[in-house]
Amino acid sequence: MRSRYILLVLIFLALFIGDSIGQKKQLNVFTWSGYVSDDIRDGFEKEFGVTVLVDTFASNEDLLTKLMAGATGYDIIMPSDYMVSILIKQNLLEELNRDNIPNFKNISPSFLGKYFDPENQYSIPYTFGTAGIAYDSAVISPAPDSWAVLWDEQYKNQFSMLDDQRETIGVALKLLGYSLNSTDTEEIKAAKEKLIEQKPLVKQYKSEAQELLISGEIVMAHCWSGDAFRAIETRPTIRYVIPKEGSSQFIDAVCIPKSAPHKALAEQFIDYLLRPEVNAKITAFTKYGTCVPTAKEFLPENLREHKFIYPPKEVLESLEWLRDPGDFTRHYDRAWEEVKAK
Ligand code: SPD
Repeated sequence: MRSRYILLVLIFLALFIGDSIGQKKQLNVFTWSGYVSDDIRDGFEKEFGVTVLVDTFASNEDLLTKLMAGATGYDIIMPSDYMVSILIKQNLLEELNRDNIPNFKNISPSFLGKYFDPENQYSIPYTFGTAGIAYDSAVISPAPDSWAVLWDEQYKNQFSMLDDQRETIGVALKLLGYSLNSTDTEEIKAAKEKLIEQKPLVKQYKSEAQELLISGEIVMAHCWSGDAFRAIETRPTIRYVIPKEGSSQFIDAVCIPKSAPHKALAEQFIDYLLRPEVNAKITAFTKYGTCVPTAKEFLPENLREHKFIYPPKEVLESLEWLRDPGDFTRHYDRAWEEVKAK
């Protein structure tokens, strides 16, 4: 009994000493690729004397699968809107203590109180954007205005689709005139068949298409606005369009999983992200919108009101938020599995 007690004390001391003098504390971030820049990471590491490790996922469903499978090492995760609702329902998120996040006040009210977390108990907004089509205007002219271009045989093997079940099934649903959030089995079946018909034309299902666009390996991509915007920096002939049938808009959020090993540090990181000068770096790097209005002072002119980030009113009206379809999710899962398996 005595030796067990001594062993426990030794383990406690090893952990305590390790954390306080030996190794630096480590903040583990699980996010989309191209979402946390080196200067944001380095700035936090330097100021707080910690190490920040960034791991990436390609879709909200990948993130969910990892968390449901028991991944416990993450302190910060960045799910999108509808996935925040799912994670709350699954009891996988830690409630945020606002006393530890004084910069919460910097967030514009227009990004708070959304359907997926009405009181922002579990999430703060990181960025916002849309899904659309990026295309090389030097090759494709006139500009496409419909999702139908992604079914055009002449672009066989020259475009990619997002490797994201809700977004990509969403494209087929929109093209067929349905809602992104359909809970009608016939509509999901029709969307699945449309994607199976398209599959021989698709070069790749990929959630980070900008490298392929930049290298010229593809001339068109179903992608997110910021990724298209980033591709333009290196290949200026790239354009981005939201098709006339409408598309998705999103808010990607910052949350702390229930299982986070370093909750206090995670809240310090969230507060750091909400400093205007740091938040501006998020937009400067990702090319998605900032939810902190005072961050705009730190942004170059072209990123303050760019139409890729702030679509005109008529386009905004054609956008839908993805929502949690509850138990109906299994129909989306099955349809996507069948498309990928073909
Ligand atoms: N490369 C970063 C991409 C982030 C995209 N957010 C995804 C929204 C999904 N609905």
